[in-house]
Amino acid sequence: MKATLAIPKNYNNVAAFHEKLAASKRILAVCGAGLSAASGLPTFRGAGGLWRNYDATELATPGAFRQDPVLVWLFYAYRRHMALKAKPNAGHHALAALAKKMPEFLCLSQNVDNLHPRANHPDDQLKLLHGSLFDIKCFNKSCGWIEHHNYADPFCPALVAASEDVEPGKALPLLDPKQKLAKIPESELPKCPSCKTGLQRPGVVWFGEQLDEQMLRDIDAWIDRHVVDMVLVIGTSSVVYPAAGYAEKARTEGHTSVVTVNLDAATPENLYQLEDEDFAFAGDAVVLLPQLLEPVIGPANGDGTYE
Ligand code: BJW
Ligand code: ZN
Repeated sequence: MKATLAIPKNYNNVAAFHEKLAASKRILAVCGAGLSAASGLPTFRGAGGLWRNYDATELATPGAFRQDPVLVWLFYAYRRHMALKAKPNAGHHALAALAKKMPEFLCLSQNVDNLHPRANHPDDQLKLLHGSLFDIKCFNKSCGWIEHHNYADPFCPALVAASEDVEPGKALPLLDPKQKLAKIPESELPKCPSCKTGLQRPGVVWFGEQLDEQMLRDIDAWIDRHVVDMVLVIGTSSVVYPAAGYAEKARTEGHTSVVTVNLDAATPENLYQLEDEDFAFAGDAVVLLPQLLEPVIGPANGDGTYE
C-alpha cells in the first residue's frame, strides 16, 4: 500500500539518478497508460478516462460483458483500432533499448495496446500483466480457447462503427454519447470456434479476474533471485493490484530506489516516497525516459528509436 507522501529529496534530480543508474544491474519497470499517452492513447483515470459517457474502468469487467457484450465489444473494438493506428513512442523505444543493453532488466506493463512488442522489446524481458487487445479468448471460462495476434480491424463486420476514421477535428459518431448506438444484435458477435457456445472476448484481464499464474510466478522468481537495484514506476496511478504492489515487493530497504516517472509527479497521490533513496520525475514519460536512460542506451535517433 502507498504510505504518507511528501515531495522526495531526489525530486527531478537527474544527476543523482544517473549515479544510481550507473551502479544498477537489476532494474524492474512497472508501466501504465501514461506511457502510451504520447502515442495518442487515452489513460483510464482522470481526463480522457471516459468512453461515450461510461467510465472506462466500468466497462473492464466480466459483469459488464455479461450484461452488454455488444457495448463492451464496441469499446474494445475502438481501442484496438486506435492502438493499431498509434505508434510506439520514444518512451517504449527507450525501455526496449534498455532491455537490450541490460539482461537483468524486466519490464512489467499493464498496457494492452501492443506498443511494447511493436517497439521490439525483447519478449523474455516483458510481462504483459493485463494481457493484450490482440488476443481473443472464449468468454466461457472452462473452454480455454485463445487466439494470439488477431489484428482484424474491424474485428468483425458488426463492429465496423468502431473502426471508422473521421476527418481531423471531427468527432467519431460512436464517441458522441448524444448519438444513439445502432442496434447490433448479440447474435452478430463471433462465437468461440472451439466450444461453439461462448462469445469471443478480448484477451485482457478484467477486474476480479486472475492474472496469468505462470507469469506471476515468473515475476516473483525474478524479484526473489537477487536484489533489485531500481524500480521505475512509469505513467501509472498505481491503484490497481497486483501491479501496484511490485515496487514494494521488489524493495530491499536501504538499497532499492523506487523511481516515479509521472506527468503529475508533483501530486502526492502519484508518488512513491517511502525512503530517502527514492526519486520522482514530473513530466511526460516520452521526454523523461530517453533522458534518464541515456547513459546506458545512448542518444536516440531523430525518430525516437535506437537501432
Ligand atoms: C503520464 C502521462 C505521460 C498521464 N507521462 N505519465 C489488493 C488490494 C485491493 C484490491 C485488490 C487487491 N488485489 C486485487 C484487487 C482487486 C483489483 C484491484 O486492484 N482493485 C483496485 C482498483 C482497488 N484487482 C484485480 O481485480 C486484478 N485481479 C486480481 O488481482 O485477481 C485476484 C483477485 C481478484 C479479486 C480480489 C482479490 C484478488 C485484475 C486487475 C485488472 C485491471 N484491468 C484493467 C483493464 C485491462 C483491460 C483494458 O485495458 O481495458 O487494467 S483496469 C485499468 O487500470 C487497466 C490498466 O492497466 C489499469 C491501471 O491503470 P493505469 O495504467 O495506472 O492508468 P491510469 O489512467 O490509472 O493512470 C495513468 C497515470 O499516468 C496517471 O498517474 C497520470 O498522471 C499518468 N500520466 N499521462 C507520464 N504523458
Ligand atoms: Zn469456447
